[in-house]
Amino acid sequence: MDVDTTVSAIVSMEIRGAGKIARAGASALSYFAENYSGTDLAPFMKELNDARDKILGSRPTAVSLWNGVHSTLKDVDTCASVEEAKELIISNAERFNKESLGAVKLIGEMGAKRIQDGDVILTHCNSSAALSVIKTAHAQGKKFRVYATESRPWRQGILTVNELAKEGIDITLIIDSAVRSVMKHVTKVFVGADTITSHGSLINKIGTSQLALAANEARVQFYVCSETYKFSPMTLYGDMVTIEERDQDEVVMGADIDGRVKIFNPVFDSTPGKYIDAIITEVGLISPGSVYNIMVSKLGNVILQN
Ligand code: RUB
Repeated sequence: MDVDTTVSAIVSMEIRGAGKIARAGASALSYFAENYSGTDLAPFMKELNDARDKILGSRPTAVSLWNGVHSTLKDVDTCASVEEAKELIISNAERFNKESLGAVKLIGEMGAKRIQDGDVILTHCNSSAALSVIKTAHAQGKKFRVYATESRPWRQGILTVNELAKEGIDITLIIDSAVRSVMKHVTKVFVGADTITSHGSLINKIGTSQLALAANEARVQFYVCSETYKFSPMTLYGDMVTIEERDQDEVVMGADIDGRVKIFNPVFDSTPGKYIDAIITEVGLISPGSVYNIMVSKLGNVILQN
C-alpha cells in the first residue's frame, strides 16, 4: 500500500494494533522506494522525509511505529545514490517485517509453555502477540478457556472473540466493567503491549491497568506479550510516554449528550512493573527490571541515531 493509503488506514483504525501499524509503516516506505522513479538524491530524500513524517503522524504516540519506521530508514542517509537508498529501504523493511512476525511466533511458543490444562485465561483488547500465545497452546492440544474484554470504545474484543472462536477455542466475551468480577475464576492474564518503558512499565489499551490490579488482588499471574521493538528508547532519556487521546464521538456513539458535558477518551493506560509477573519477548521471558539492559543492547543503534 502507498503512503497516503496506509496513513488513512491507520488514522481510521482499519490498521491497528502496535505490531500491525509498525509493519504497515515499514511496508509503506518500501512501496515508496520501489515506486520512486527519479534519480536525484536530494529530492528523493526530501520526499522520503515527508513520507516518514506523514506515517509517524498517523499515530504519533506509537513507539512501535517509530521503531518500525526508523529501522526501515536505518543508514539511508549514508547512501550515495537513489538506487542504493531504494535497495536499502526495501531490504530494511523486509527484515523488520520478517523479524516482527518471527517475534510474534516465538512469543507464542514461549508463552504457550505457561498455559496448562484447566487454565482460565483473561485477555484484553486485540493483541496479536497475546493471541499467538493462546492459539499456540490450543494447537498443542491444551484444554483451557478464555475470557476476552469488549474493550470499549472501539470494541476490539469482538475481533478477539471471533478470531479465537474460529480456532475452536472456548471463548467468552465480557464487558470491561466485569473484569474484577470474573477475576475470581481466572488463573492467568495475557495482554499485549503498545509500549514498554525503560523502567518496565506497560502502556497498553485503556483498562489494562484494571486487569493488572484485579489480578494482583486475586493473586492471578499477569503476563505481558511484547516484541522488543515496543520498548521505548525515548523513555531512557526521561521522556514520558504520551497517552493518545481520541475523538469524543468514539465514546458517545451518537448518544444524545448535553452540550455542556465534557468527554475524555484516553486510549492507553500505564501499568507499573510491580504488577507484571513476566514480559514474554522474542528474546525470552524477562522481568520488568531487565528491560533497560535489553533496550540498550538491542536498540543501541537506533537510540544513538535519535
Ligand atoms: C491495541 C492494543 C494492543 C497492542 C498490542 O490498541 O492496545 O494490546 O497494540 O497489539 P489499538 P499487538 O487497537 O488502539 O491499536 O500484540 O497486535 O502488537
